[in-house]
Amino acid sequence: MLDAKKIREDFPIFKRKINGKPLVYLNSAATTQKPRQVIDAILGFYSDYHGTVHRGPDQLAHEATSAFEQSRKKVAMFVNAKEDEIVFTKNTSESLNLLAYSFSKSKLKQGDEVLVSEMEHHSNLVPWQQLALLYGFKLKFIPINSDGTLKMESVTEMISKKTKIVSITQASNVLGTVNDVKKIAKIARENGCISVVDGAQSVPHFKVDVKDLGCDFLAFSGHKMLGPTGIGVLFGRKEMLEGMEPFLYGGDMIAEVTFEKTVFAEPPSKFEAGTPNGEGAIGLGAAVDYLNKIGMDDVHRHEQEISKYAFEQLSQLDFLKMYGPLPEKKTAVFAFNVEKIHPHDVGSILDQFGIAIRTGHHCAQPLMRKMGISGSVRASFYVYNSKEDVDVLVEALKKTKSMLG
Ligand code: 7TS
Repeated sequence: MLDAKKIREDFPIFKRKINGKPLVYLNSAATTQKPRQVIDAILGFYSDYHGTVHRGPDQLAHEATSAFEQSRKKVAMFVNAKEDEIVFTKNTSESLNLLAYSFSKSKLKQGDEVLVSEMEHHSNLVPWQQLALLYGFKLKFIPINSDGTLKMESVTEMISKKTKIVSITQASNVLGTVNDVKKIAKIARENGCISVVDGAQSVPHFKVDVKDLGCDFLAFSGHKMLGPTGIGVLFGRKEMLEGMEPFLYGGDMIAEVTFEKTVFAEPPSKFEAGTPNGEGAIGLGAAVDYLNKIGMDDVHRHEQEISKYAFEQLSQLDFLKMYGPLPEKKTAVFAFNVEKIHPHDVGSILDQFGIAIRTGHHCAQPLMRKMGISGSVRASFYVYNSKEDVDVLVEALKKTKSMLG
């Protein structure tokens, strides 16, 4: 069983006081804190073997390249993919942009349709929407039910011969809703469509196996799973990546260049133009090691337990309006509003108690509009959180209500 108190000892940031109080970090859905093991891996890269990745015959370049590629292997194993199916990007946003641009250039025509859901983060909405304007394909939205779950029957109803891509988040960053993307990928496959899974809020929190899901693509971010910022991942099935147009052009993504034309390299290099983020990949490799050491089943179990407890405790506050499904259908992400108090004001008061949460529209404005609100407070939990953090939050919310409400 996961021991959150012991885990916290690995995270130097928890030594900090915020406004004189111990830090209660409840914003891991935005970005997670980093364990010493990840920080040390990055320090080690710069202090001991820093060199250019893929670009030098020297010993340092060789060591840096080998560590970079070792991290690719770790990430591949983490989601049960092959090494050459893992493309390193900047973050989930870049992974999804890569797909949207590449398919717009080569596959999507006027009259084609792309399906996303109403609960998408802007990263899985704006790229498709903007490229639809340029290329003339149509973007359609699978609706959600009033409890914040996806209307699964609409997936089958809305998919047609015109549909080319179905791109859905596995877990909502606002509601926490976990979607049955395995079923969606199956429906997509049966209808000859490409399936894309936004794994930004799922891969860090429970075991995600691309073979089991049967999806064509999976996008996620290193910084949401204890790794550094600036490194993201796009898994793509090999046959898919091979047939795709590159997104960015430049160094290291080519096999041969003449003044007239370019033959591209094989994937994943084809999608990794420019000097890559060695520090990011190596840090992410260390984060994967760290999560593997805990075990993703234990990570999941721990979060489910906190989630159940948080739901019970927050439900008792009659001045709170909570959004999203019951704990068993979601990750440990809680969006709520405090009656008569603006979310930003709630956030500022909670900060006085040392609590870090997110407020606002959470980069999901269409979802907010659908729910009839302009924003909310959001508390999200991870491996270093405990039930005591829930208690601190509940007490602080009571005080916030009595101070402002
Ligand atoms: N998809 C989902 C479901 C997300 O939650 C996020 C980030 C992204 C994509 C984009 O990830 P990025 O690493 O490219 O930024 N979500 C949040 C959030 O909820 N608060 O801050 C970032």
